[in-house]
Amino acid sequence: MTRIFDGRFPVNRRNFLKAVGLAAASAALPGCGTSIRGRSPAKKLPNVLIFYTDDQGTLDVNCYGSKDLYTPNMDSLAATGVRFTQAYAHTVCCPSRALLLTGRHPQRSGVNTWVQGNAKGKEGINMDLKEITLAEALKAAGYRTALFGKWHLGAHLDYGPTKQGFDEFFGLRDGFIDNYNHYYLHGRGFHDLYRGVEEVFAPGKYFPDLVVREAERFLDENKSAPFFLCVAFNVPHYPEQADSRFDSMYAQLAEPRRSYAKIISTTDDRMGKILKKLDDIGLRDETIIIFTSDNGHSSESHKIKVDDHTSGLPKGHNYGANGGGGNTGKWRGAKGSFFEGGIRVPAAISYPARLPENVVRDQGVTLADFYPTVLELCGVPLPRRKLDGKSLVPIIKSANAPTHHKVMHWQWQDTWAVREGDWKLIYNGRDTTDEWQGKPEPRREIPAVFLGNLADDEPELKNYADERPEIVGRLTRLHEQWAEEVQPQ
Ligand SMILES: [Ca+2]
Repeated sequence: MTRIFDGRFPVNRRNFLKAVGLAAASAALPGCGTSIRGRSPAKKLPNVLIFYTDDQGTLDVNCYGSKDLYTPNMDSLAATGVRFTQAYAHTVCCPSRALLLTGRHPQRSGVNTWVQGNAKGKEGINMDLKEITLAEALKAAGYRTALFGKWHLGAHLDYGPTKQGFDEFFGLRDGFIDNYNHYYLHGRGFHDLYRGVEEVFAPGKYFPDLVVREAERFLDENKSAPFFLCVAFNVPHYPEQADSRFDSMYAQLAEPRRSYAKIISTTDDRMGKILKKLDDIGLRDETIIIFTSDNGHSSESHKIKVDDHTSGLPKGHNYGANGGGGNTGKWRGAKGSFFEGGIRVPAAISYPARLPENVVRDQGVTLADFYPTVLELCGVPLPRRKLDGKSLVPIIKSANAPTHHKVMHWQWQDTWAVREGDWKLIYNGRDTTDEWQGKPEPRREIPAVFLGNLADDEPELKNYADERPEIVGRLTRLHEQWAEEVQPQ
């Protein structure tokens, strides 16, 4: 079978010197900024920019093998940085965002089920304010912080991004919106556009462009101070309302891939506008840039089911992901599944001033690892609390460094998964691949105990649970120990 990840980039002299420089700079922490040229003494800290896309699937970037996609800006971050072939997020939005922003398993922050969606609704689950987010850790070190785009860690106004370390927030507090009227569309819907804790209205304005505008303004206003900007795009998540200039580019693709490809390229294009702004103000070399996604591609299809929808859109209006246009290659699953296609995502870190360029790392990493990685590169101390992520600096320095995660754990509600080596046990799971594509069955049930092997030619297709009960037993015990340990204190 053709390997998808066969493209190791050569180690050249420049990359080698950068790797050596990284080691030296790391040893010099916290004064790492002193090695960066052209910054005033007050500007020694590098900036941090995270592009966090929504429902961008496992291989849905050109540089991950999807050659039918046009993603020059995402590819440029891999080409000028370090790309990870085994990067794990989570199965849906909420736990993934907790993982990235706290560096901890979502269970520790109380995020093991859907959080409060409507800020005006009854108080529900909201991420615990005791969490120390990456924004809080950086803000304490003097950073200006902003999150533009999607929050989805609890919409209540007493919680939310501005209560979790972000100086500024603009965007949606729940899971998704129509890009023009800014209404959440499931059920009867509700308006979801906020600046800080103030509801704002911008009818007819294309939301990804509003995010770009906010990001450009923030960069202009904070170019002389260290900043942390998290651009949590609401795309390529449905509704797939793409920029029409990509229509002709993908005319040859069949649906639903065509629709998804267009919104992927729209996402890439808006990312490119922010990167251009960073270049224009001369801060590209002084900015750590991370690009990743929150979960696999969606296979959902949705239509408005009521006559009196609050958005004014008519009953029958189609707003889903058209059954799923993502491409996972040999990997099984999609968003909402613990198969690889649900949780394995594109990920890269680019910081040419200090990190090697155009290299690939195959070690297993998780989104929790970016938290301590960023703090190490910024010379900011880790908060004194249990983190589940570990700095990727050793892995960035060496393709032979061991993974930090010999055992990996995920849980969402009453479903969980454990990976050890090539074995992965999924309990009470499902296969969401194509699940809403007009199939008679609403979802593909799988046995409650599913033991898959990632080294198979068709990974996770065969269930080994009956023939390898000792592995099922060991992984189950590992999960039970973990589940006990990650309970909120
Ligand atoms: Ca998502």
